[in-house]
Amino acid sequence: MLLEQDAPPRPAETADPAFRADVLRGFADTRRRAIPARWFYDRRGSELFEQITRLPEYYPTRIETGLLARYCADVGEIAGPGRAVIEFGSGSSTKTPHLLRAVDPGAYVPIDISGAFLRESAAALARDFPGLRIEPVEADFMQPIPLPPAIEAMPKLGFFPGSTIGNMIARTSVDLLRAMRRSLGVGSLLLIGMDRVKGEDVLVPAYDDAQGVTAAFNLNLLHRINRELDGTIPVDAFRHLAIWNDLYARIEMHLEAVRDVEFRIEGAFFSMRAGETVHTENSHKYGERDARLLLRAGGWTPLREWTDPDNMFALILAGA
Ligand code: AVI
Repeated sequence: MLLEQDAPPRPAETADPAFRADVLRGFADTRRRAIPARWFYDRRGSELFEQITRLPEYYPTRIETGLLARYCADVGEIAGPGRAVIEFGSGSSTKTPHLLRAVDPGAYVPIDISGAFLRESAAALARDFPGLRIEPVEADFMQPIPLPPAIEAMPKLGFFPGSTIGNMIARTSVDLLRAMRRSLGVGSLLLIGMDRVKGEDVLVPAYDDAQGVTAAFNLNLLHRINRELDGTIPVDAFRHLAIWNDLYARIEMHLEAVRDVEFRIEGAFFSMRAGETVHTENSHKYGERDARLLLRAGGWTPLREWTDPDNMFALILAGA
């Protein structure tokens, strides 16, 4: 899942103003330093995320792909032919062929914030599905999305895989589900992937792997700040932390200062003491009933769900 990528390293004066604002605000709030996880996904961050999805410890991609390969035929039976498949945050669209093969879609609408990436993956799918109408939409799916008029007229099947919903706090995920319902309309379906709550012995290694790829992914945020915002952060003074927060049912990723540090970002001065952290990601996990409750709060009625024998990950089909 790629929220933002393909941005070449750019000099500070052309840096994304939203990135600058989030980083400066994030470091300035000394009681609760935090930077939104969407900024992980520059080119290097996206490459590292792709590597994460292939790690032995990172089970979600492997299990979800297996569920899609096995159960998309059931989705196709329930959905019937001719629906427009709308994929939210399509990224590299690697899971999409399973669904497209099974549902006999009227059209495929991948939505992603990265135009370059969207065009590349749409072109690859067009080769594999000749004759399928593909209408990429370059947009931030967190905002209301106007769909092409011809698509508006079709019955729709939303597709939101990868447990991306887990990266949002509850209020934001409910807002997003409601916005999806508004965009897709009454009578539409939504196929969503959600990661289940499970033991820390499985969860923590999934976010703190032996090869250190997730650590590199987390630390790349500091490299990105140095590259794009004229930062002087000594990256070797930070270490990756992955913690299970049971109260919030989520894995949290933080960057912890291992010694006292001082640095500048675009001229602004910051200091951190050894042991202080900046919070970089939440990955919420959902029990069976939590997942259904979240969907209902977002205006969707759960219809069917499929899971693996160990109940690690769930694919849920819901209706509006
Ligand atoms: C994109 N997202 C669903 C991943 C997750 O599992 O929360 C991001 C990730 N962060 C560390 N590893 C994977």
